[in-house]
Amino acid sequence: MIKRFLKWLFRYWLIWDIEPPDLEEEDMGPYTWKEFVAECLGVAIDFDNMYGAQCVDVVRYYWNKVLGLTRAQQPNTTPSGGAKDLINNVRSPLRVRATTEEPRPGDVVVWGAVQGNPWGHTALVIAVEPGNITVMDQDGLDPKAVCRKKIYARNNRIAGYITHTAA
Ligand SMILES: [Ca+2]
Repeated sequence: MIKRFLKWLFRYWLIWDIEPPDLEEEDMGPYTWKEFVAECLGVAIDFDNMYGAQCVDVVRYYWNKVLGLTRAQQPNTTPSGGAKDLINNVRSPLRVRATTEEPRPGDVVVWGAVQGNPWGHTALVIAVEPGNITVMDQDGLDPKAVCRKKIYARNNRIAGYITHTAA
């Protein structure tokens, strides 16, 4: 009983500050935004069953389960195979939100390559603060990766945000 209560409390703590995206969720995917966030945090997500729990798995799982997008409707990662190329392959009903605009919860953020990581990085924005974004992400270079909450500075390494045209 106490264990179940603590588990509920922990789940509530994980999602209490999550802001909803500006989307009509009906007629999209099978999960609501909050259901998705609550299910994924603390879990290793390997949605494509390849290369373990990568950053891209979180984003593709979100696009599929919340926005209802098939794999063919989602941007691919050509030519590098890395997350950095998602931004160059966006098609409707997704669109790119420039870094000069304010990101929104539900946006997917894409970072370019850095030294030691030629593939870039991607994550799902769950809260926006002045100067920072809080995201859900996984580190594909970490073999024990689980989906976690992390704060990143909104600096110039961000290549852009991918949002839904309905948002
Ligand atoms: Ca994977």
